[in-house]
Amino acid sequence: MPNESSSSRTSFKRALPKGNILPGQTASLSSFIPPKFITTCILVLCGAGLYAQPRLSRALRATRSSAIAYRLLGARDDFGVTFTDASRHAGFSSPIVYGGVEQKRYILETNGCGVAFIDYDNDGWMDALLLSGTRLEGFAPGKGPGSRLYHNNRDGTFTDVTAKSGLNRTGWASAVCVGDYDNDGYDDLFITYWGVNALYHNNGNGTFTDVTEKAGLPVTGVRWGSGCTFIDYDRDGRLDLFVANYLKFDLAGVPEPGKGPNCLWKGVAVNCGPKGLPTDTNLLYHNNGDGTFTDVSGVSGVSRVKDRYPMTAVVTDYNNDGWPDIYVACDSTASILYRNNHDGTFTDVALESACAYSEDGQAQAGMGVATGDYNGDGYPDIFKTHFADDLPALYKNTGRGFFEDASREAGFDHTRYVQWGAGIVDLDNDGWPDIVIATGSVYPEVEKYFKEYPYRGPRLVFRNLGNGRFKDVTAECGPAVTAPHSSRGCAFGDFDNDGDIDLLVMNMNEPPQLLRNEYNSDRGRGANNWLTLKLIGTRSNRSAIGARILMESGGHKQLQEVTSQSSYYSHNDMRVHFGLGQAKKADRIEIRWPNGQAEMIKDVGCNQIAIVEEGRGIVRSQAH
Ligand SMILES: [Ca+2]
Ligand SMILES: [Ca+2]
Ligand SMILES: [Ca+2]
Ligand SMILES: [Ca+2]
Repeated sequence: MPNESSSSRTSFKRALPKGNILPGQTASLSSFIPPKFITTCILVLCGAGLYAQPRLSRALRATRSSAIAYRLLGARDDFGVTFTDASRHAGFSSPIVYGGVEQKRYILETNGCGVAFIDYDNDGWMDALLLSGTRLEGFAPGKGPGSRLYHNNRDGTFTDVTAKSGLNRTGWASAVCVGDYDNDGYDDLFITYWGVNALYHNNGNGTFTDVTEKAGLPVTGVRWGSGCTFIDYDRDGRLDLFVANYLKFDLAGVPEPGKGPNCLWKGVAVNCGPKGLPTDTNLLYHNNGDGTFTDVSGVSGVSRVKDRYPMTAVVTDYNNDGWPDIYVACDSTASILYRNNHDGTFTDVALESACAYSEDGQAQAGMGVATGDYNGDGYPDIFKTHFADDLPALYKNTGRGFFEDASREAGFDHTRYVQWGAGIVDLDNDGWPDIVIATGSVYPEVEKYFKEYPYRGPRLVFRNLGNGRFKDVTAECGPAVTAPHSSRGCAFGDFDNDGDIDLLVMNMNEPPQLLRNEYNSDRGRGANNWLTLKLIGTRSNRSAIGARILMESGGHKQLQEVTSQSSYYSHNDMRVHFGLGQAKKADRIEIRWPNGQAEMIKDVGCNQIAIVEEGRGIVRSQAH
């Protein structure tokens, strides 16, 4: 998050190489090559260009017309998506405690935490996990708030199963990531904290065991864990673990609000940071296959990246080489793209890949990250959320290992809301994934002076128009979406298995919101079809984290990857959900499993949740 001093932030120019030959080298090279050869080369290249031009525009026209055709298949022109607040009916009535209500003394109280849709008991229905913070003054022993786990009763209600579950830590939780690290068929949990992070093994009977110490993960210290993700970076079929650290936070060493150069926002005294507070480094743990992990942060090159304030971490194979990479949104500093070098090491290539800074080379307050293929070209794009007075980044993957910030051309603009959790999800099942953003300021003190920067904001919904542009349809989505809250984490998933994506939103010091998408509801099913796939790895990691699914229907392509963390510090429904428009089936589904094996499935009928097992295709369909 920026503060007053960062309004005059240093302009970071992108040090993009213009090509493989430096300007100084061009002259010396040309002096060795006969001018006639160069002229011939230029003529050949020009000829190729003239030939390529009409072919290229024909291809573009074809893509566009297929996009328009796909669009027209969508039948209705109104968005048709509204959300209702299903929280009360679900039983989510307890507030999520996170720091002071009217005033935030320290940055520790402001970042909030994530939520998860996780099917911990494998019954095919998404259960809900809500992380929690605490208060500076603390609570009486045994009275402190902690994470809460809710079991989905399949009728819109949930049962609080926290007491039985063994998820009993209290403290300042940040993020959650989910993955079956021991391949026993049950998804396990990792939760980061200011203090000691926790690895919970899912025992498969509704209980979890804190195995942090047994797994060889640190159980002492006061690092501030932020984003985390399970990732099988060496493709041995066992999930490894990446953990980011936000900054080094020591209550004794942080100035009071207003008492330092980084402690004012628009002239109002606010909590200090992150600028001015010491940075930390990130961690990578290799899974040894026996329930223990080895810290490989140094040898992997992960801890070589310094001077950042890392937040949400997402697995994505951005360059489509079959090896999972990690994108980390960083606050007020350059974001990180850890490219997997296939040999157990990573290199940060965010700068040369053009996804470190804004379009004009500014560091942004990167907090949330969504990945997905918004333009249907089969490459994963990145959407990153930022602070008020800034616009989010929509990094369009060019397919050549580079990104272009398409935020402005897509219709995103500066906003007065601080933006956190985000998803690239198809809300109306038309085959073009939409974008949702959770908002909320970090400074409750400011709205007294500036009404235009409220502490509580709406969830923002942007409809994908299928032509590279988005339209703000927030107001059409109903009062549950526009109701003001100071939100942070947000998980996306189909909790009622009716074929549309619902939302679970963390609100600071208020109950969470379960927003039910009414696109497919009792009042009549939406006009568009859908298909949901649950992937089960056999040789690959069982959660299939890192799998890449390319789906084609009616000539329209869509790509999704299975992730372990996304949005803001949160975990989405691991099943991948595709809108099919008016198409009745998916013509081709190409799955690249995390180990690298490809599998093709043809002609899969619409409106079902299909379970896919690695090497065996669709093994069954879940009734819904
Ligand atoms: Ca369940
Ligand atoms: Ca497990
Ligand atoms: Ca591994
Ligand atoms: Ca739903």
